[in-house]
This record gives sequence, structure tokens and C-alpha cells, in this order.
Amino acid sequence: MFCYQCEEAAKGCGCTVKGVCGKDESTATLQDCLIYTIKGLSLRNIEARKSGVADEKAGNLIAEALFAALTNVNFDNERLYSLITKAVEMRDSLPAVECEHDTCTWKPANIEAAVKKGSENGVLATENEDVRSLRELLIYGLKGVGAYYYHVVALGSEDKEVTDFMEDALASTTADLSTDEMVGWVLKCGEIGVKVLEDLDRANTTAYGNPEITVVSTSAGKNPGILITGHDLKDLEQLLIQTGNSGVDVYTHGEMLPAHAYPGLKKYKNLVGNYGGSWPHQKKEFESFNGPVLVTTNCLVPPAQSYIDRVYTTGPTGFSGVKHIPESDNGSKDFSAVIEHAKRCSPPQDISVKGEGYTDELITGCAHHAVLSIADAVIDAVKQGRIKRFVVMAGCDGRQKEREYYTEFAKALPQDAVILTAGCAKYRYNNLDLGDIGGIPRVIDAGQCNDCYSLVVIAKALADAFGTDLNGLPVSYNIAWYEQKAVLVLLALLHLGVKDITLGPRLPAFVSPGVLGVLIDNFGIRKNTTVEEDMKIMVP
Ligand code: SF4
Ligand code: SF3
Repeated sequence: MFCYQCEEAAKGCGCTVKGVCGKDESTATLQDCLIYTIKGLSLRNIEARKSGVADEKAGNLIAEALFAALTNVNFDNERLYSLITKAVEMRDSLPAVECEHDTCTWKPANIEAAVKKGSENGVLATENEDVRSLRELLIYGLKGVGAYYYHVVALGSEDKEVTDFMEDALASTTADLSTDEMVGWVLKCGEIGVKVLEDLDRANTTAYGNPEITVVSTSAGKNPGILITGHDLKDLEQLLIQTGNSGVDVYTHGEMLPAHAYPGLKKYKNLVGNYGGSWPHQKKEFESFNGPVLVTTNCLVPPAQSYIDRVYTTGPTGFSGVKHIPESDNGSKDFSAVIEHAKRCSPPQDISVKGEGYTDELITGCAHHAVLSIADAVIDAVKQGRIKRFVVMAGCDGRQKEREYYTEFAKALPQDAVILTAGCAKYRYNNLDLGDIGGIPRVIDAGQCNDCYSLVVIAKALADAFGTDLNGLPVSYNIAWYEQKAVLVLLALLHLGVKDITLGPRLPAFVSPGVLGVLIDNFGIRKNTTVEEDMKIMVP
């Protein structure tokens, strides 16, 4: 196996024996095989489009496949193989054309054959380092597109521009293109990234209303509970409805925290609080939660034996030996097994952190609608010098000790600086008591990683108010990344023309020295260093 798609790639180069994420060789190569297969499906569907016989559902399957191959989503080989065979079936139902690429014609006889195909057609099959880097950068951006698009579809919307792009871009990686052409595909992926984030924002707010600034308790109650993690708001809604008056409370974990801010979700009385922090703490927090845990999307840490029987996956997520809740044909899911399981469990152990400098209540829901409704106050605070700088500290959290940098950076910011955040990176500082500036929270949490879109809307509104562009604002970018959704968010920011982004805690292993040169020369991307040095650059 060879995988270098996430920030934890072994030795900063790539995982070759087993993933740091826990993915083993067969899972890694099945994921490579899946990506290989959807390239063939894309090539066939592009041809079919020309004669008006395209399969309109191909985009949804491609999005699901891309999502299943994202870090910490699906570790279940049977499910990955089933996606491969579904993609092959759909591909073969489309008309063949002459001189087809191998991705269009190969067929797996069994799961072992699919593993073998993946091992022959993984990342290293592209020999030139810069070509490999640009192709993989595009594939990882596409994994982000696929993941966010999956949620758009779950909420009943579609966007043909996005699905056509996924197919066109996947197909492009099978051709010999010039460097400029490949860079063009990568930048276009950023443009489509903005579009899919906007689509998801619209789908979420149409379904559940505009998020409101909301204070969320982190204390544990006395009832048995269900912990729901990941990003899928529709799963949460269905769980809340089905849990109803059962006497079981529902707690959010990780990226599900912002759900508390949506009027259409916060109205459920059984949504009682947020338990724990970000994904790297699952082993400790799932253990002490005592009740069942529903994992809707990334990030899933391979569960410990002590609680694996309490874990349920759904959607694109899977782990061999963990119970999976499927979707019925009408899109509904039956969570009764999870609810019955909760009734047999003890209430969660309280792990909230209280005391000097910390708060056991988290503020979320500072998405564009809520922040723009107090835009006058924010603009006044900037004009009067009470807010001198905004620092975007969005992105992912991760396991390494060096991520303490983000906590220390947040603590070291001057009192007149405001953090704009989205994604699970915020758990490094969202329980610090950083206070407010005239009622404006010093940590503005727009929501999940996809809600980086909200930060862009806010920044654009500020730029308009001050008659400047995004780079003319007193805004610095200190982004933490881990998986491929963050890669897409980064490409989206580059597409919007944002310059001088600081990225950490490590630069992507898949960016070759040649490609890094392009990113530095054209966009001023830099790696983070120490809090002291970075503070001088970002908060001058
Ligand atoms: Fe390694 Fe990350 Fe790939 Fe997992 S996803 S195998 S940790 S590079
Ligand atoms: Fe976090 Fe996995 Fe990226 Fe949605 S939950 S931001 S890492």
C-alpha cells in the first residue's frame, strides 16, 4: 500500500505498511481500486452525455465512493467492494466506445482481484513526482467535493454542474496533460468547492433554518444517552424524532456541535448538549459516555474492544464488525436498535471541564446570517479600533502533540483580536474563556468545516463595507488541516484569491517540491512555525 492523503502520513511521506489512521493494506488498496473504477464510470458517462444517454445517478454514486475513500470514513472491505461492483455495473450499463481506457473495461472476479487491481493502480502508478502530486491534489479535492455533495443529496438537492465536474476531473487524471492543464483542473476544483459549499449551506438552512448564536452545555445529564458524531444533520434529525419521549437524551460530539444552533434541530428537547471534544479523543470519550455512539461520517477512529459493541455506523461510514444502519429506499433510517441499546446503558459520566480560564458552555451558530445581523456592531468595533484583527483558525483537529500550538496561539492573541473558526480545529481553544468584545464573542464559530463558506460570506461583507477586497481586510489565515475536506476548503480559498495562508501543523506529503513552489510563488502559502514568530506575521 501507499497512501499519503492526510496530514498524518507516516514519517511525513506516506503510509506503506498500515495507516496511522488504522487502515490496513487491503482496505487502502480497495480504496485505490474504487477510485480507479469511478474513473472508468466517469469516462463512460461523459461519452454517454454526448449522446444524451448519461446515467443521471452516476454523480451520486461517484460522490458516495469518493466519500468512502476519504480518511477515517470506511474501514469495511465488504462495503468498499460492494461500491466497486456497483460502479462496475453502472459503468457496464453505459454504451462502450472504441479504444477505451482500462478503467472502463476491467472487471473484478472477486474481492481479491479488486485488491490486486488497486495495488497495481494506486498513487505510485504515476511515476513522475509532480504529475503524481497534481493528480492526487485533484483527487483529494474531489474527495472533499464528493463528501459535501453527499450531504447535499441527502437533503434532497442536486447540482449537475458539480456532478459533471466530478466526472470530468476524474477522467482528466487518466490523460497525459501538461502541467498548466493539471494546475487548471486543481484550481477549477477550488471553484467547484465554493459552489458545493454554497449548495450545502443552502440545503442545510433550507431544511433547518439559519443557525442562531447558541450556548451549548457540555455537562452530562442523568438519563441514558446516545452520542452522535460526524457531519450528517439529517441523521441527527431522524434520530431526534425517533428518540422522542423515550427517556433517552441525545448528545452531539465533534463536528455535530453546530447542529445545536439550527432552529429546526434545537427545537427538540431531547437534544441536550455536547459531550467531549474532537475526533482524536474518541477512545476516551466513547468509553466514558457509557451509551451507544452513532457515527455518521468522518472521523472514525478504529473502536477499542471495550466499547465496539456500542458503536453504530451509518451513511458512508463503516468498520468491519460494527453494526451498520442502512438507509431504506425512501431515504429514512431506522434507529430503533440504537435507542433500545441506550435504554440498557448507564448515563454518561460527566467529563466537562470547569474552572479558571475554561468554560463548560460552548458558543456556536455564528454563521453568516447571525453574524451579518450584527454586522453594524462588528464594523463599528473595527472602525473604533476595539477589533484590530481577525484570525481565521478553521480546519481540522488531529492527534499530534504539536497541535497544542493552536491552543497556545489562541491564548497568545491580543485582546483586540477575534478568531473566526469552522471545523473541528476549534476544539483546541473553544473551551478557553476568551471573553467577548462589546458582546461579540472572541471565538466566532461558524459551524462545521463546510461552514467555512460562512466565513467567506462574512469576510466578503466586511470587504464591501470597508471598500476593499479579501486581502485588504485585517484578516490573517492560520489553517489547520488533516483530511481531504480541508484540502478542498484550501483550494476554495485559493480560488477566491486569498493569499498568504499559513498552513499546519505539517505541509501535505502529497505536495511535491515542484508543486509547493507553485503554491508559494502564486499564493504565498507558508507552513506555521512557532507561536511567537507566527504572531509577528499574522498579528503585526
Ligand atoms: Fe496514512 Fe492518512 Fe492514508 Fe491513513 S489516510 S493511510 S494515516 S496517509
Ligand atoms: Fe474534523 Fe475529521 Fe477535518 Fe469537518 S471531523 S473537520 S478532521
